[in-house]
Amino acid sequence: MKLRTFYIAATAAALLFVSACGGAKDTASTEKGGGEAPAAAVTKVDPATAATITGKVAFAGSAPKAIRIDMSAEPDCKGLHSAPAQSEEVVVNANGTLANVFVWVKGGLEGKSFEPASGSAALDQKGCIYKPHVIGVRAGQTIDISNSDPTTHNVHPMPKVNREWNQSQPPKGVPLPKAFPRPEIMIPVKCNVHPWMKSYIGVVDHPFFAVTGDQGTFEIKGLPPGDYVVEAWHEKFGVQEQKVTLAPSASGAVEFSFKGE
Ligand SMILES: [Cu+2]
Repeated sequence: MKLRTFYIAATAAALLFVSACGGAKDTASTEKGGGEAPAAAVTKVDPATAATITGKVAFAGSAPKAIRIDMSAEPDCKGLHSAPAQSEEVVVNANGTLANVFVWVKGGLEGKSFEPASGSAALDQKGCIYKPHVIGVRAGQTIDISNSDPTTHNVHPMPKVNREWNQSQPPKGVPLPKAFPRPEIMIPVKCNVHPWMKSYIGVVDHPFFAVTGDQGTFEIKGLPPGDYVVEAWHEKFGVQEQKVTLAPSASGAVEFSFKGE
């Protein structure tokens, strides 16, 4: 008898699931019927003529002194560091470039639509710090948010055009699969437990973006030839734009320079 009850419950749950999915789809198509243009066909970029944007983000002026993060109020976090952790708000590389700059194609792809991302992105909390500090994802792409720490965090993205949420994540908990359906530059993420924890997520409706690392460089591959506006975003120094024209199969160089105080 028990088994039978289980089957009935399972079937009911499955039906509920199917109807919930159907409901969601209906809502989506109703929204589309409200005057929105139909989704554009996926743009195929010919690999024979695909072009690349390369470049670097320079930092002009003297690098600001690294800011130490005071974790003394949270021994569980402090104990995870042998030396004081440093803020990643401004990271000037040894070669005079700037790290954690989000670079993306802001203009030139209007009306085009691209294959969705094939995998998920990742954001970790390690040593009571978000790693990486800046990430880029596709609209709707899953971000697996994990907690590698032996302490509880509370992940709290603060978007303006996507939906805001916050969620506690226990020590070494299962990753939270999250996604932001709408493009948004940038979504700040904080932790409601640890005030110094901050990261930024760039959500883009195409695959042409990059984040600068310890060499301050970026490379955005696979673009159709054309004229583009490239934007570089930094959390403290703001945004800059550059124009670039990409000939078929060519590589166009773009250089940004942010000034310190
Ligand atoms: Cu935290």
